[in-house]
Formats: sequence, structure tokens, C-alpha cells
Amino acid sequence: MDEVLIERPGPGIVLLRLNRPDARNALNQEVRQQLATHFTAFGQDPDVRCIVLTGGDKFFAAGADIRAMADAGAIDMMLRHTHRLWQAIASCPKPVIAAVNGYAWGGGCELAMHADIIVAGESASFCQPEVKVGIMPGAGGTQRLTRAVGKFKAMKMVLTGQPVNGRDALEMGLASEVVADADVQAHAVELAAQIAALPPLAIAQIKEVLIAGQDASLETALMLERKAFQLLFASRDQKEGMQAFLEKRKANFEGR
Ligand code: CO8
Repeated sequence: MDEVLIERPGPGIVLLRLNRPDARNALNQEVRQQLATHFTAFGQDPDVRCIVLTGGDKFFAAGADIRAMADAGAIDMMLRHTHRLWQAIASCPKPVIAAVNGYAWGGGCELAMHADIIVAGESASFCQPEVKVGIMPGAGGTQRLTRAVGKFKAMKMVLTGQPVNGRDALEMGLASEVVADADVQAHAVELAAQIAALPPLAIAQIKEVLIAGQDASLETALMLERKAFQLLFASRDQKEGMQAFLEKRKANFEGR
């Protein structure tokens, strides 16, 4: 059975749906492998402009699969090279929107944090509960979370394993938007449609610079921004976008 389903809710949009409902979408190696394969393929597909990642209406993902880890040793964990699979998601050049309903716990919260935009349902639940099963976050839960919400809120989450709901996640900077539970997926697809209609070269440069700049000095990050900004003036879409504005018509972006 496919553990990650592929849907096409609109032009230029791919929706990836985690599909292990019996295990609350827990992330086993098969799910991670399928995610890595899809993110790599769609990341290179010029017809794909934006990717929506969801677990469905009830739960996003309840973490790494505990059954698949319970008896593992340190070397087993090392030899799984799981970070390579996460890296395939992190390095996807296309914008990724996580549509989060229900549990985004442990590796599920870390998966959501690999996205560029998080749309959360009001009763979504974000949590890093690893400490309760004797481990700690291993796919960005101590690092991406801290960069998103700051040390003190991150520490509280990872040291206590307490969940936060969608509204709290928004307030603390762990979500981009919170909407009614029933509207999460539709809203994420609507945002994806907006992004898919924009010039892909500019979108790709924005994503790359924003992420690379987060961990660079301000001076270096501003230089990266400046260079990418200048580079976009070599694109036809820049000419088209500005000409269309001046001629008061809709731009036709081609990704060149
Ligand atoms: N792993 C494996 N199975 C799971 C998981 C999980 N994380 N979560 C749920 N399931 C399974 C249950 O075992 C159960 O299976 P079964 O029906 O066969 O008994 C089924 O899903 C339904 O679960 P519940 O009955 O518990 O469902 P509830 O709706 O009552 O509760 C919860 C949902 C609250 C999400 C609950 O299932 C839970 O607490 N799950 C575990 C959450 C957790 O601790 N997650 C963190 C795991 S550790 C982690 O994520 C480390 C990430 C490191 C990434 C780097 C990897 C190298």
C-alpha cells in the first residue's frame, strides 16, 4: 500500500497525503523513503510550483514509529541514515505548505517544520514528546523549533513534552495561520494556488535566500538577497511582470 498518496488539487500543485491511519500516520522508514522520493522528484519537476503536505482531517503524524525504534541500538539508528531522507525534504526548492490537523507530534512536528508555511487547524496539536519515551527530538525539534519560537518556548515544549494547540502555535510562531479545522486543507491549497500563479524563478530565489540567510550573518544574508534580487533581472518573467503592471494587464509567467 502506498503510504504517501499523491493528489493534484490544481494546476501546478501537488498534494502529498500521509496514509498510515492505523498508526496515526507514524513515520516509519517506508513513509520517510516515499516522502524523500516524492520531494526529490517534484522538486525537479518544472510543472510543479507548490507542494502541500497533509496527514488528512484527523491527524498529521504522531511521530516517528515507536515500534520500529523500540529495540534498535545506536548503530542500527546510525545505519538507517534517516537524516538523508529528511534532507531530501529540507532541500526541496519548491515551496512546501504543511496543512496540519490533529496531532503533529514528535517527528510529525519536525516534519511540519520542514515546510515553508504551516496552516494549522484550531484543534491541531503540536508537540515534541520524545523525552517521555526516553529520547529527544532527532530531526530538527531542538533546532528548527528554537529558530521558530525562541529558546524559552522551545525549551518548555521539549523539556516537558506538553502539546500546544493551533492558536497557541500561531501566537508563538510555530504556524503561519490558524483556520477552522474543516478549512485547513482547502486553505492550504488556496495558498498553493496563489504561489503557483507567481513567477517560479522569483519564488525559488526567495525560498533559497530566506532559508540560507537565517543561519548566516546579517551582512552575508543581505548580500545573498542582493545578488538573487539582481539575478532576477536576467529573467523574462521580470520583464513580463513589470511590463504587465505598466500595461495594466495580467502577467503571463513562464518560469524563464
Ligand atoms: N509510533 C508507532 N505507533 C503509533 C504511534 C507512533 N508514534 N502513535 C500512534 N501509534 C499507533 C498506536 O500504537 C495504536 O496502534 P494499535 O491500534 O495497533 O494499538 C494506533 O496508532 C492508535 O494510537 P492510540 O490508540 O494511542 O490513538 P489515540 O488517538 O488515543 O492517541 C496519540 C494518539 C496521542 C498521538 C498517541 O498515539 C501517542 O501518544 N502516540 C505517540 C506519540 C509520540 O510519542 N511521538 C513521538 C515518537 S518519538 C519521535 O517522533 C522521534 C523523532 C525523531 C526523528 C528522527 C528519527 C531518526
